[in-house]
Amino acid sequence: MTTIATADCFRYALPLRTPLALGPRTLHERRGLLLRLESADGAVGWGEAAPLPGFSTETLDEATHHLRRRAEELSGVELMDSVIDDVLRRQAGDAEPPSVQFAVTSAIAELWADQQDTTVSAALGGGPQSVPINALIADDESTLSEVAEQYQAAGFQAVKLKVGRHSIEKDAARVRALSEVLGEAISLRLDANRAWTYEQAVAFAERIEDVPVEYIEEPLEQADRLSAFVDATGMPVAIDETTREGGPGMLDELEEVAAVVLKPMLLGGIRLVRRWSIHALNAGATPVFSAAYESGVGTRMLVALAAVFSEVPAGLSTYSRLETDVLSPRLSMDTAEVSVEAGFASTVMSTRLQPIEAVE
Ligand code: OSB
Ligand code: MG
Repeated sequence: MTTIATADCFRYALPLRTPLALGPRTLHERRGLLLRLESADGAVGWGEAAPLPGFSTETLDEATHHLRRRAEELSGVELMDSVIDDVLRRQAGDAEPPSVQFAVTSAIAELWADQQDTTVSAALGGGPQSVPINALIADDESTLSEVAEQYQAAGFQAVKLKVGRHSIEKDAARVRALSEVLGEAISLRLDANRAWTYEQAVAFAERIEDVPVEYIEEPLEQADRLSAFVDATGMPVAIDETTREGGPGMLDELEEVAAVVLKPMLLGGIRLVRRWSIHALNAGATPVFSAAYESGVGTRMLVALAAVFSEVPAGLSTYSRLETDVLSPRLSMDTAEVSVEAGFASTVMSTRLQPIEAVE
C-alpha cells in the first residue's frame, strides 16, 4: 500500500502543423491540462484533460477548475492494495466533466502500474504489444489516390475518409476512387458527422452500393433513424456523437449498429469507457477507440485502452496534427501499428508545461 504524496496540475499549449477547422472555430494551437501524481514511494502517473472546442461539453476553464479541485482531494489518498478496478471505481468521480475523469483515471492507472512495476495495459486487463491504427485521409482530393497508395504500401488495415462536406455526387465519386486504389485488403471507414438528412444519406448509399465499406459513422442528422437507414441500404453504421448523448444502455435499442467509436476525452473515465466496450461487444458491435487531438500523454493511454478493450484499428491519427508534443521522444504514428509500451517509456518534458497552483 502506498499514498499519493503529490498531485500537480499543468497547462500546455502545443502548435498545430496546420490550422484545425472545427466547425466555426479554427485552432492554431492545442491547449490542455496534465495531472501528475507521485506516490510516497516515488512512482509517477500522468493523465490528460484536453476538452476539444466544439465537441466537449466543458470548456478548458471549467476543466481547469475541476482538475485543480480533484488534485487537491487526491493528495494524501491511499492507493489501496487491491485490483485496479477498485482504484478506478473509487476515483471515477461521475459528476466531473469527461476530460477530467479521463485525466484522473489515466493518472491513477499509470501510477498504479508504475508502483506495481507492471505495464498500464497489464494493469487494465492485458492485451497485445502493438495496436493497429487507421490512416486518415485529409480533405484534399487532388492527392487522394497518391495518399491511398502510400497508406497501402505502409500496411494500413483501415483508412478513414470524411464525407458530407461536398455534394452527394462528389462524395460518392471520391469514395469510389479511393476504394479502387485500396482494393479489398484495406477496409474503408467513412464519417459523415451527421451531415445528411435520411433521404440524402440513402441517396449517397445507393450511389456506392457496390463499394465495400466497413462502416459509415453518423450518416444522419437524426440518429433515431439509423436502424431504418441500415434496413434500407444494408450499409453498416457506427455511432460516435451519439455515444455522448446517453449511456451504453442505448445500444440495446440500436441493434443494427456495427461499431461504436469511443473517444475517452469526450466520453469520460476509464471505467465508463470499459463499460461501453463490454456493452458494445455484448450488443454485437465493435468498439473502436479514437482520439480527439490529445498530446502524447492522452494518446499513449488511448493506445493502451485500444490494446485492452478493442481488436480493430484505432483512430489515433489526430496526434500527427501536433507540431510538437509534451513527450520526448514523440510517439510514432506514421506506421500501421503502434507499440503499446513505447509511449510510457517517453518522458514528459517539464519545459513544455506551465504549473497551475493548487486551490487555496
Ligand atoms: O469526427 O470522428 C470525428 C477527432 C476529433 C473530433 C471528432 C472526430 C475526430 C476524428 C478522429 O475523426 C480521427 C480518427 O478517427 O482517426
Ligand atoms: Mg466521428
